[in-house]
Amino acid sequence: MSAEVADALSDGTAVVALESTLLSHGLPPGRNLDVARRLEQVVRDAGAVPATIAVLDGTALVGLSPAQLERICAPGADLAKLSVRDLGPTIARGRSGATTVASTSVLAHAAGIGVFATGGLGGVHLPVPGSTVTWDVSADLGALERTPVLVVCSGMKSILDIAATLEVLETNSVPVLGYGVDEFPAFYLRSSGLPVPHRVDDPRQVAAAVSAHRHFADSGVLLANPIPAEAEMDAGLHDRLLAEGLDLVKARNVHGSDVTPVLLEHFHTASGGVSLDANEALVLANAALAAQVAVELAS
Ligand code: PSU
Ligand code: MN
Repeated sequence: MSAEVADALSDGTAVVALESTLLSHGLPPGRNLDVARRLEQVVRDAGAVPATIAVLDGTALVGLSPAQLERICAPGADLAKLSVRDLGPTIARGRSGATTVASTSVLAHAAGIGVFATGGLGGVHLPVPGSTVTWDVSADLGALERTPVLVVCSGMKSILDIAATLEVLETNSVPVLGYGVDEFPAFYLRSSGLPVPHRVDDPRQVAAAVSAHRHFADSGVLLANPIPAEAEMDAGLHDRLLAEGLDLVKARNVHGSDVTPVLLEHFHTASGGVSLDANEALVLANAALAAQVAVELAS
């Protein structure tokens, strides 16, 4: 833990965990460092301490120095994408990598942090053509089932089966809260058209729901915060990019953990940066909201 994060945790100051995969695998170099710094700043502006999480040279770090943040965002950093199962081997071998929602949640909880902001949650992937089921179900969902952390995100990307993902969250007994909305968001779009089970309208209500849940369950809680209206992508552009991206994944025979980064990269290049602006706006809004909730929980 960085000294700043350790001090904050010991004196009861609000702390917000931030993940590193969205920086290293979700945003292009240059832009990612700017977003990384601004994420930390919006958390500070709301009165909380940011703890960006990654593994560097065999050490799991909770709270990065400016130089460490630059390292994970550097062009050519070529970091591995680490889910929970990768943490042990990566640490043991002295290697480095960026952490996903699953592994960031687990490390945040191990450090004593209960609130975590990200962009999009992993979920249930669509079956490959010719198949009716998929075994590509993000470990993010299992981590949420087992790890008592509040994850603030803008839903999952429409590259996933959103309805199936919500079913898995229900099976895993993970509370799903919609922030100021009755419909579950779809990352670049404010609504997936699917209902959210519970609507909350301010950070106090979120904190109260999390505290009440903690009395009897140790699962995570998902807070779905839709992308700010002014940053929402045009639905037609979104649908076109998604169809193209899925064709690309098929044509290039992309599988497993590479699917999300390849699709994101297609969105970013083919939209001329529109999707990047959207991604940045939503993740900043989620960090600000997470900080407000963390402050409520700390009081
Ligand atoms: N959603 C995004 N950008 C990302 C990811 C999700 O908009 O970079 C990353 C997160 O780190 C998430 C991971 O935890 O992808 C899920 O990957 P997989 O489906 O391979 O579990
Ligand atoms: Mn996967």
